[in-house]
This record gives sequence, structure tokens and C-alpha cells, in this order.
Amino acid sequence: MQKKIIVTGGSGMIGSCLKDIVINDNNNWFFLSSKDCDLTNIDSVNELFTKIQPDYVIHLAANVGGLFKNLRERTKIFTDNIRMNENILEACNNHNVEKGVFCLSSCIFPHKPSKYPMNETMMHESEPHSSNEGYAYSKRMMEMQCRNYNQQYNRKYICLIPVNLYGPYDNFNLEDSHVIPGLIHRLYNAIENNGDFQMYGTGKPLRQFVYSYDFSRIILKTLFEYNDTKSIICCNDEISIKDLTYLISNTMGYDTDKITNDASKSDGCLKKTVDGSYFKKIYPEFKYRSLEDGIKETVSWFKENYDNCRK
Ligand code: NAP
Ligand code: GFB
Repeated sequence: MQKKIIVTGGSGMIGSCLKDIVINDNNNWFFLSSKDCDLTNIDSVNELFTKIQPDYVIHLAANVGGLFKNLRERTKIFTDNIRMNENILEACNNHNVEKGVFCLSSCIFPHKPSKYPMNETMMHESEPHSSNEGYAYSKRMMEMQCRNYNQQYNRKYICLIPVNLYGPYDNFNLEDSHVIPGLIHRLYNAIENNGDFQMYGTGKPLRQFVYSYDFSRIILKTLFEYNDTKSIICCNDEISIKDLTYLISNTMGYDTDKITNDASKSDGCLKKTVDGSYFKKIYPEFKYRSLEDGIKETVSWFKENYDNCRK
């Protein structure tokens, strides 16, 4: 039976990958950008839902960026995301949307947890890292609200908790980007200008990464196959920022002997290791792309789309 499905954040990295994957699907998809509807405005959101009357919602839209954007814009990031998330959840419930997939992030977990790796039950255990408090609390409130709607109105509003995401369609803007697009873009410039390269911070922090298309496939599995309402962590292997920098440099053919680091730049959270065993238990057959392969694909995509990508 054909379903009407709204994808907020449809013009973003994950939304664009999702669009590529479902292109021949027989459902009725609505991939939205902020030009279609400013989700911080409740009247616009209600108008949108009244017009489309969606069966499902995949809520990807967010004011999101890397560490340095979070350090600069913590207030707007909180207010934008709290408004978007509340407006979408309220509209979903008021318009009887039966199922929704909502997006959290591993960086909203406690920065001094009782144990590592952290699992889905530990999100509210203690405060997040100060570097992205605004973003973290806006996402934590969404997780709590999804549980409220599920319990009080018998909804299936499911939260996915991905680690750092990267891949084709990422935002390569040097001020706002996450670490992988930031490193790729800056290394590209260093190669073009035959210049030196500085990794930000000490290189000691640890991160886990999931490739954009892999996460998009997980979203579809959650929407069409998953029948519980428990949140799901989506994660892959962990690597230090230094080793990541060397991996990307080697992939791009930059001489790693020329790499130094700028320790004056923030490291942010030193580690946020999460446990993906619940996802592995329910989807044992799912295979994540390796970081090596994902980086190769992302570097190629960046070079092929250099003129038009977000940078
Ligand atoms: P992205 O590429 O930055 O795209 C953000 C999307 O949100 C865009 O489509 C943007 O529309 C839309 N948006 C922003 N403000 C809006 C507003 N006021 N009204 C309507 N739409 C608005 O994001 P992404 O990397 O695909 O992330 C998707 C989801 O994954 C987000 O919820 C994010 O928090 C989560 N996540 C991301 C990462 C990561 O490392 N990237 C990691 C964990 C979780 P425009 O194109 O019109 O601006
Ligand atoms: O992806 P990222 O910006 O954010 O990674 P977080 C920051 C880490 O990478 C820090 C180092 O240790 C930086 O010092 N780094 C090295 C760089 N070179 C670069 C570079 O060129 N650009 C960037 N951006 N970092 C984010 C949250 O935390 O995690 C977001 O702030 C989001 O809200 C995301 O949820 C998943 O991983 O520290």
C-alpha cells in the first residue's frame, strides 16, 4: 500500500543519500528543504502537514555542524533545533502520523559516563560535553518527547543515534563542517597550493564514523522493518583524529611528513565511544562500509562535485 512519507532535511547529506536510494520506490516521497518549509515556524509546519497528510515522517532537519560551529553558535543551535523538533513532533501527533524516525547523535551522550562503551540507556545519565551543549540538549529533549508521545498516544516515534556521519553530499564548509569533510577540503587546498597542512587540536581524540549511505539504509530498515520503539545506536570502528588525518592524507596523496598540528584549536570531547550491539542483534546481516572505502568514495565525490558542493 503506497505511503506518503515526509523527509525533513531532504536537501542535506543524509536526505540526499536517502533520495538516491528510494528513487524507484513505489511510495510517495516528499524531500523537503528549508525553502519548502521553515520548520521553526509552527504555522508553516501545520500547513505542510495539512496539505500532505503524511503516513510516515523521517525527521532529519537540524541546525547541525562540527565542533567549531557548535562552539560559535550554541544559542541558535539550541533554539532552532528545539523549535524544529517540537513543531515536527506536535504536528506528527496532531495529524495522526503512525510512525516516525528521528535523528539524535552520539555526541549528545554524557562526556563522563559511568562506563564505556555507552549504550542506549545512558543518554541522560549526566551532562554532555560543554562544546556542544546546545545541540545535545535539544536532541535529548526530542528523545524524551518521542517516549512521551509513544507512551501517551501509542505512537511509534523511533530515535536513531548515529555516531559522526560523513560521505557524499556532506557539508565541506571550512567554518561549519565536521572533521572528515573539513580535513578533505583543507588537504585538497594544501595539495592544490603545494602548501603545509595543520591538523586541528592534538589529534588524540577518538571518534567513530558511519558512512552517509549506510545510515540512510538503516533509516529505511527502521521505518519499514523495525517494530519496537527502543532507540538504536548506529556505530562503526573507532579511530584517533591523528590516524584519521593520516588515512585521508594517504588517500589523497599528501605527504604525511608535512603534517603538523595546531594545538591551539580545541579537541572537543576526547572520546564518545558507543556500543552498537543492540543494532547488531536485530540486524546481524547489516554490513557497514569500512572507513577506508568510505573515505575513498567521499574524496572522489568531493573532487567530482567540487564546483557545486557545499564548501
Ligand atoms: P545537513 O547536511 O546539515 O542538512 C541539514 C538539513 O536540515 C538541510 O536539509 C537543511 O535545509 C535542513 N534545515 C536546517 N534548518 C532548517 C529549518 N529551519 N527548516 C527546515 N529545514 C531546515 O545535515 P545531515 O548531516 O544530513 O544530518 C541529518 C541529521 O543527522 C541531523 O538531524 C543531524 O543532527 C543528524 N546527525 C548528523 C551527524 C553528522 O555528522 N553529520 C552525526 C550525527 C547525527 P537547507 O538545505 O534548506 O538548509
Ligand atoms: O566532527 P567534529 O568537528 O565534531 O570533530 P565532534 C572535531 C574533532 O576533530 C576535534 C578535530 O578533535 C578537532 O580538533 N579536527 C581536526 C577537526 N581537524 C579538523 C577539521 O579540519 N575540522 C573539524 N571540524 N575538526 C560533533 C558535534 O562533535 O559531533 C556535532 O559538535 C555533531 O554536534 C557531531 O553531533 C556528530 O565530533 O567533536
